[in-house]
Amino acid sequence: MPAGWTIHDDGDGMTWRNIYDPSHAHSGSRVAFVDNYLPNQNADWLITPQVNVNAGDSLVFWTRSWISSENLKVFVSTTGTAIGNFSTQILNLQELGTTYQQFSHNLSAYAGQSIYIGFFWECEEYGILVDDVRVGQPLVITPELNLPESFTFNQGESLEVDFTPFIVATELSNTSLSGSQLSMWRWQPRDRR
Ligand SMILES: [Ca+2]
Ligand SMILES: [Ca+2]
Repeated sequence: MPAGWTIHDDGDGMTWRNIYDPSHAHSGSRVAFVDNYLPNQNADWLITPQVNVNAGDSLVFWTRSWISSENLKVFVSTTGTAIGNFSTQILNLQELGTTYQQFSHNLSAYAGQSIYIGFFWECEEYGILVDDVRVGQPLVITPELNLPESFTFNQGESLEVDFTPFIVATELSNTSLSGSQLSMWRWQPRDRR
């Protein structure tokens, strides 16, 4: 695990670990993984470093099962990294499949506090993956438009313009732009203590 992360094994010796597996990572080549060969007999914790929460911050992460489907619960601790410190459940994800899904949770309730986030997995079938865990807030970037001098249309007709071709803002790789939505979200990572 990267520095600052904590794991708790339920005692069978198989627990969360940082594996090299580009084909199963959501980003890059490494991903957090835990597995078990005895279905319904595993309960392991993956705990983030302590994070200072600012107003507007969210937790965002990606997860998928290795095979079949798995469940994942997410808890918050405002005290320490012991299992008993994670008294507040913020997410209860059921029947996660083998396609990565992004989940997020608004952490405003913890603004001004330092917290730990705990991912708790009880084995259903085999294993689960978690990647790209982030706490922070997206920036809203208003793209610049380079519009023509005029649009021509006939009186009495309606005018519909797709502005997409006129967007000249850079850094589009991390943004989503759909339909009439002209604001873009870019993740701004924050320094962790
Ligand atoms: Ca275990
Ligand atoms: Ca990764």
